Amino acid sequence: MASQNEGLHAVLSEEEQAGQAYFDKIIAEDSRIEPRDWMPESYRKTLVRQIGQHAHSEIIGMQPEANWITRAPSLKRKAILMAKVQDEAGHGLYLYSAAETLGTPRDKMTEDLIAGKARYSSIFNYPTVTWADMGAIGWMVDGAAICNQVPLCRASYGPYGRAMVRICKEESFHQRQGFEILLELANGTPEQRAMAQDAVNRWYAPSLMMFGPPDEDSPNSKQSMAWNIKRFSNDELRSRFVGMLVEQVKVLGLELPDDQISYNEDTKQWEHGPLDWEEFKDVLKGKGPCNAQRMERRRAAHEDGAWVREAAAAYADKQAQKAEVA
Ligand code: FAQ
Repeated sequence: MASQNEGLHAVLSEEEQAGQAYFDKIIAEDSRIEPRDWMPESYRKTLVRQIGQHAHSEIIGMQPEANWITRAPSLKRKAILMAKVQDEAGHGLYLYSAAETLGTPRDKMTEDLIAGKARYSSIFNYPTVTWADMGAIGWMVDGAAICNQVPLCRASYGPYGRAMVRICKEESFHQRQGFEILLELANGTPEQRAMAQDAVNRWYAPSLMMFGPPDEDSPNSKQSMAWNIKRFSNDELRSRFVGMLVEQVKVLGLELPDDQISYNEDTKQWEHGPLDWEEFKDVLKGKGPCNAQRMERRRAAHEDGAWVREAAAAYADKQAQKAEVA
């Protein structure tokens, strides 16, 4: 097969050429690249970018839901929501660990996030204004995350794919709990039903945008697919997600705020109404409804947590000294 980095061979040393040949073979076989294997710098960079953004999304994504922990309508709902938010922290940690195997320390990724140099998912810049938003996030946001992330379990980089397996299992539970919140509200009083419908109306378009820009505006997709990192394009996954929502919304007895959804028999794709990509670009530029607040909270949490990091580092040093003496 043609090299995944055609044209670069001329400037590679002999050792690097052997590495490149091994890398190409692994990708062609659809096998896995592991941390100690040679890999092109651009492959490493793409992975750090995507895994880092994903990790930041999990960590920032704790905020909109944490907003409702103290106001959950029952002890049971509070316990479930707390567990979910803790799971998101865990996902962030698995992902930072996966990115660290590529040589970028978590501290550096965190610094980039705090400095506003790193991205996190657009979806977490929208406000959670009612309890029904906890249902809509679980059903739609975790639902979109599952659609996007199940194929990532087969990503060519071993530590990323393996982290995704565990994350997807937990996301499935998250999606079910969100669906169940909406189902209960949809079958409740007229006010509760209206609140559920309103949440679905507000989260629908932002959750479709989670899959990234349309394929023609997605600069990274083609190469990421050639490297078997991404398995499907942004639009393919978005279409799949719409198909999933169409069926499940019937069980909820609610409606999707899009009267242009249809199944295209020729392309075998679900189609949807237009999305406001200008809004998406604004959110990415930091001009979404909650960007400033999310970043401010993240910075404050990082500063407040300095003593924990110091204590953990001091403890680790002590343990290392003890181990040396023994
Ligand atoms: N938001 O060329 P593409 C979750 C950026 S986890 C912000 O298509 P790519 C769990 C993109 O980075 C949610 N930025 O890029 C949870 C790129 O910018 P760059 C996160 C976006 O990488 C639930 C530029 O636009 N999931 O929800 C977005 O091939 C509930 C051009 O785009 C992941 O991160 C966006 N939506 O495809 C937690 C999954 N879309 O870097 C708490 C892994 C695109 O060139 C509560 N990531 N951009 O400056 C991926 O699958 C991919 O990175 C995509 C983007 C599909 C997100």
